[in-house]
Amino acid sequence: MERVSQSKPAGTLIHAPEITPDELQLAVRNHSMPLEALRYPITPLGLHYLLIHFDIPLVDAATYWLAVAGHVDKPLRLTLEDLKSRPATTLAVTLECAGNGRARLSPRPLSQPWLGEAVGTAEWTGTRLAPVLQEAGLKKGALEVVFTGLDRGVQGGIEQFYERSLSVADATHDDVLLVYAINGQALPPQHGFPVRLIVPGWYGMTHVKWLRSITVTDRPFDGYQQAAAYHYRTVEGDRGVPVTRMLPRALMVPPGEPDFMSRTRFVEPSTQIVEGRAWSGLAPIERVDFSSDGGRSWSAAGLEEALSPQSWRRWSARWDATRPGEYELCVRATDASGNVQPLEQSWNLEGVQNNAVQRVRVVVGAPDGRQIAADLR
Ligand SMILES: Nc1nc2c(c(=O)[nH]1)N[C@H]1C(S)=C(S)[C@@H](COP(=O)(O)O)O[C@H]1N2
Ligand SMILES: [Mo]
Repeated sequence: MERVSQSKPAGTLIHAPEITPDELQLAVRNHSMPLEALRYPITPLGLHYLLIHFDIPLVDAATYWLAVAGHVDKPLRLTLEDLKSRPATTLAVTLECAGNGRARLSPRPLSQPWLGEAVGTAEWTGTRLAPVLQEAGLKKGALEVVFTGLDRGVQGGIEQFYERSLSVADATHDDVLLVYAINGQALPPQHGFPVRLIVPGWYGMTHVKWLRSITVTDRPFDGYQQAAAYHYRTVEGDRGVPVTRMLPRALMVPPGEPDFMSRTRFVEPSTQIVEGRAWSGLAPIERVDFSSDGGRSWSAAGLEEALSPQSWRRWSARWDATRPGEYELCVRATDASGNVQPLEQSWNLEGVQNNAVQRVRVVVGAPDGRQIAADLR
């Protein structure tokens, strides 16, 4: 049973502002990265965001093997030990879900309701994919490489393994890894144990977890997660544009202390150093601008070197928060190709690629506000 019932288009809209129980269920299964974790260049393991479409599969490493097959001369079966005995590479890579920012859209596409924190940077260790494919030997006419996970479920009315493809050119890029460790530890179940794909610069859906097979094809792959989902489209029935690399985004660690419910921040009148991280999968981050007046005026933030070309850069800005009042802090990234974050939400049917600037409400020196916050506790 590969295809069941009719295929529904990805991203069914809901108009009610209230979050639905289905969305809430997704939100509690899949967590984002608390913004204060932007302080770490490498996100501590449990703080990295998570996105799992179906169930986390249970895998026995002792009997596990990865199949490399399809349009190749010599199909391979690679055990975890085989993969670990190949030359190892460790890369710091920033991952972000393509749906990050979805829940800011109105009407809201019904899916994982990310606000803006579906990101993390980890040190991934594994072996390069290109030599594995070379060993298998791509036959003439090889067009795409399909990566299939062990996890199975139904989406859009179609029963499927989670699977995505890359062109041969993208799959054989030097940076693409088959990884078995994160931050120096074996992959935990939720991040793809025992082996996952890492494709630096691309949105999260590309980094297939729990790999069961790698299949070289001589025709375009038309699986659900490739052909139906992950397209930027604003009109139902439109083919749309496939989602590929991460658009630029900067995030800040909200300064001061938060109100429990609203997350409004409270800051003593003082000069603040506001900090965060910025990334883009299209080109290196070149510039980050900071605003304390809701985006009316901007000034350039300071930028630090990234740990690796595949990971985010730290930025910081001085904010003169000496005058009591209410402020809206914003931050905006620009990459070397001139891609810049929009000020407005980028509405589309699936709620992908919404990289509108972050806005953080801060109250400077307001005892009233603080009293209200205290009363709420
Ligand atoms: N097999 C499989 N791989 C998957 C997914 C999945 O559901 N199944 N989710 C994808 C999506 S949409 C994202 S954003 C990333 C999240 O990776 P993480 O949970 O390790 O942060 O994994 C991707 N790889
Ligand atoms: Mo995602």
